[in-house]
Amino acid sequence: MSESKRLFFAIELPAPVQRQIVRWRAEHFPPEAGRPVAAANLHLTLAFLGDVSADKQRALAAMAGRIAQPEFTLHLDDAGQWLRSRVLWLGTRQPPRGLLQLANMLRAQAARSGCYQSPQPFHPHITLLRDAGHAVAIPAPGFHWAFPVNEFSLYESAFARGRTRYTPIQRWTLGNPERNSDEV
Ligand code: 2AM
Repeated sequence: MSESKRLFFAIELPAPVQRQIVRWRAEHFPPEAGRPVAAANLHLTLAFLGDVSADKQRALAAMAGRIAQPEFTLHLDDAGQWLRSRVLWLGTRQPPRGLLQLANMLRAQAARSGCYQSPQPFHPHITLLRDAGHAVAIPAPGFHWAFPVNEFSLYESAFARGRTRYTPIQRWTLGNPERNSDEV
């Protein structure tokens, strides 16, 4: 029996955007607002898979490789807080159709493969702070990062030495149905 891994599909952030967001976060949220997500862990989840066996991972990867979705531009221009899940997030006021279609497809494939999918509607977001259980002031509108999204990734979530680390382990290019996946 092979071991299972905790996996999810997500969009990576370009390094310069990641750096700008981390700087903005440090300028706008005091340390007591919550626990900052490590810069390298910032991502936008498309579909959470949970603990997945090697066989199921292969099946999910094969299905992901058949997705033919166009590229899109992501505008990060919204922020908010979910007190119940104690999360401060960055998001988009107008999710591009390509993003919603990609997430819907991955979530449907995951559900068909037996990965539980939350009945909550997909709300694209990048978690910036965890343990944010008290209401914090959200910066006034005006912040805005935009970048083209031309790939999506399968991430592994691993806990070691007291830290959770999210690592992309496979990537697929958008906009080209003939492509193969890149092992990272
Ligand atoms: P979150 O940032 O809003 O907590 C890895 O845990 C990623 O999968 C995170 O982006 C997390 O979203 C998301 N996720 C979605 N559903 C999850 C679940 N049931 N358990 C853990 N993470 C989940």
